[in-house]
Amino acid sequence: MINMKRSIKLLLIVTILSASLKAQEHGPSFITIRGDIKTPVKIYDNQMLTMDRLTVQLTGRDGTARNYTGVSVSNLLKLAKLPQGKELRGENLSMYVMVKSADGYQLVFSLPEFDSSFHGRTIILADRLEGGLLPVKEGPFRLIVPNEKVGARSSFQVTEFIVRYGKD
Ligand SMILES: Nc1nc2c(c(=O)[nH]1)N[C@H]1C(S)=C(S)[C@@H](COP(=O)(O)O)O[C@H]1N2
Ligand SMILES: [Mo]
Repeated sequence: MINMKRSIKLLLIVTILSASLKAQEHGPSFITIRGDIKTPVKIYDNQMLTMDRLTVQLTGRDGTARNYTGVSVSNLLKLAKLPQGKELRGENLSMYVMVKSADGYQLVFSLPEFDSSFHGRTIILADRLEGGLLPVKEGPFRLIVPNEKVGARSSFQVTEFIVRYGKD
């Protein structure tokens, strides 16, 4: 009888523990690059760890500067064979990238905004905050747009980059 009680207690503890662990899990750990492109790709979290890593600072709404680490969006777009550097001319200059997030937030960037030959600052897709995983509310991937006066374009929970040609 005592054993029975004990195992029920144990079961309860295990159930509660695993439920609280689950609550901290992120969604699927990959991002998709798709749209009007020949080479759509899916990039997983572990692949991002093998790419060139950058750390940039973002000042939050609370005024605190935090270090976010990840890979440059331009290196991610390279995997989808998007035009870069000198190829960014002619009709390629009318390309835009819609960044979509799990909560429905969406933003548009023109392709050159991600390109270091056009822009002095580097936009990254971060998978680490101060060396740890991102908080669930922000992760697994957050766009970090450094050197802006507001944080509105540093989108939480990014799931997709959708590339299109702007049309009149
Ligand atoms: N997906 C998503 N990202 C988002 C938002 C949002 O509502 N959804 N809010 C933005 C706004 S308006 C701001 S000011 C910053 C806040 O980031 P912080 O919590 O690091 O200060 O997140 C931005 N990223
Ligand atoms: Mo904001």
